[in-house]
Amino acid sequence: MSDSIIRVAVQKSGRLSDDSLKLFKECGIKFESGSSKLRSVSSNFPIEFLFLRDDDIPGYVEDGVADIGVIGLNVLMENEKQVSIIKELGFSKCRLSLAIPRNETYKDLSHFEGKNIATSYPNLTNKFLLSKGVSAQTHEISGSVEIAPSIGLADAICDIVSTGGTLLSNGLKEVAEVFNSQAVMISNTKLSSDKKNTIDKLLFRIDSVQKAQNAKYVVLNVQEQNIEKVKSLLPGMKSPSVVPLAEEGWYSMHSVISENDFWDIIESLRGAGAQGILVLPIEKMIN
Ligand code: PRT
Ligand code: ZN
Repeated sequence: MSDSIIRVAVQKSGRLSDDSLKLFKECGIKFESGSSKLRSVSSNFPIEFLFLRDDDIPGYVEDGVADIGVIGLNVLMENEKQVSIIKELGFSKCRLSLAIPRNETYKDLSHFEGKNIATSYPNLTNKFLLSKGVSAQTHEISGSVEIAPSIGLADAICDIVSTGGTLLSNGLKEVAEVFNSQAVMISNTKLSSDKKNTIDKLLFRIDSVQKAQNAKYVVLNVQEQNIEKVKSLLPGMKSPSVVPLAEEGWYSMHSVISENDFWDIIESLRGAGAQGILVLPIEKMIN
């Protein structure tokens, strides 16, 4: 194995898997990922994949069995392994929240004083309550946390929430957010410079993919007298390109706009005389 080949640990099957694999594929990295595969070597980038349970990933990266890994920040912070966070990946977003039976009234965190809280995240929960001056007991369970109050195991829970559907269907309500999570890329803290080089190349590709995800390419037609007005609405990467059309007095303008401002900008563009507006996805964006 060449010194520059890196090993990445990704979740074999679960809520992180699809987006993790998609990210590497969007970076142009080719590899096989069938459900029975435990490892796979890329044919066009110096990287080997290990497919694992998510809970094992931080430990493997800490020990150097894997050089980097993709993991939920919630799992990483709960277990406090010695690894570096090298990239926020923006997917598998969720929050760790305190929830109580729906029919109980809730005023503030003092509600939890002396209460028994079921959770798979005792460290994060205890740290949060301690920082708020609340003293409560956590009861660690590894799954089906949401049924704990209804079977009399606990007064409340602290669990991962995404849409809130699970809490709702178990007669619970979310009352306080403890921790905000997303998928992150982690790395071992003692990497050779050859491996660091490979990781830098990977991070550069990830950056380009992420930038493109937040941007749209806009093409529109505009009459000469409206160019300046339209230009002021289009930030672009540097400034918009303006190309004359075959019809005298008309121009085509090309630019890049942020996904977040998308609808606002499109409305103002129409108001400023832009016509035939085309909006296209961008695959990669390299500054
Ligand atoms: O088998 P393996 O050990 O690898 O996976 P796992 O079962 O331990 O984890 P998995 O695949 O369920 O989740 C992996 C990571 O995805 C978590 O560590 C989080 O970082 C992230 N994530 C994002 C979530 C959710 N959304 C999520 N909704 N993890 C869990 N949930 C569960 C939650 O525990 C609760 O049961 O979904 C339910 C709540 O969802 P809503 O939509 O009803 O609110
Ligand atoms: Zn797990």
